[in-house]
Amino acid sequence: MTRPKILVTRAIFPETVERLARHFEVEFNPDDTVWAGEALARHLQGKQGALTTGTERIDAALLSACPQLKICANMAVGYNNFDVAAMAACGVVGTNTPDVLTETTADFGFALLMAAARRLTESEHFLRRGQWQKWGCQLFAGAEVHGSTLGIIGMGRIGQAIARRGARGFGMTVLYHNRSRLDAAAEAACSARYANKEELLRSADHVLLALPYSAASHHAIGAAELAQMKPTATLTNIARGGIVDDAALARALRERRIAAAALDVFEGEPAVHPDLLALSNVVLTPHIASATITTRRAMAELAADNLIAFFEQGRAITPVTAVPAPHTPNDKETS
Ligand code: 8YV
Repeated sequence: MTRPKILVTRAIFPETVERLARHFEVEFNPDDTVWAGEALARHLQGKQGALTTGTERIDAALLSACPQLKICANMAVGYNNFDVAAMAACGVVGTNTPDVLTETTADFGFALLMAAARRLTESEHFLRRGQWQKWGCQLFAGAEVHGSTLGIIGMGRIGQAIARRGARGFGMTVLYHNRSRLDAAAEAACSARYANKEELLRSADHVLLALPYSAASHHAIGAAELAQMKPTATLTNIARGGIVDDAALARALRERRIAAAALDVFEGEPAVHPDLLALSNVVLTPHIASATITTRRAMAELAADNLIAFFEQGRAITPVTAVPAPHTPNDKETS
């Protein structure tokens, strides 16, 4: 029987590629080149499946150039790199990697929040520059974390995991805002109270973003929202670039309209707004919130599981697109 052909778009774990190679004819990308547009379409020629990451845009133009494609298994919980409507229209299944990264990403969200509040990177850079001459009463004095008010925008799995950390670990009052309110049991489980966006922005000492990117969440935090925050507050973004208006944030940080920020994601990443790079009161990390070896392995394996289940059992495990009629294993998977 002809084995389906798949593309692994980025360099992942060799073990996962070897496992995939026991099921499929695999083309992979050991050089870890980022393929986009025509280059991606060229590598996808003749492939029925792809293990993608957030760096590959799967849109109508790409799909029309790759008519054999049936499934894109994203190694990410977020899937704003998928044009879900175009994929559904072409009958291409998209999958993501929920759950396996929740706690790790929440840990990192908290690390960033604390780094911003306690001025961790700013003070370290000061020390490394040889500027530390003496102890100072207010030297890098930051904002309290324990007992403060945490405002979480986006209360999915990751938002809830952060709420649990804040409430149980740090005795924080936790407010959240979300498209839909959680049920009472879920609110109680993470000791969080629903608030409208304005109330949250006005009352939180630390605002943390954990919502998916979409047209509706584009610039959900811009100049107007930043103006509602306390001047002592911090903002942490572990969600997606584009949710924050980075230029407006840089202005607010420069003018000390908020105290500090921590960003793992950026508009147009890997480019970072030059105004942010010039500021000391913002912690900047290169999209690594899920980056522990254990979690990245689990993400790669779940993406691989999705491909194997789709081609061998006819149904993906964690689809994010409308699920088409069950796929008949190995139908039309000829070269
Ligand atoms: C990924 C992420 O590492 O899962 C997500 O949505 O943002 C990260 O965990 C990144 O998207 C690479 O695919």
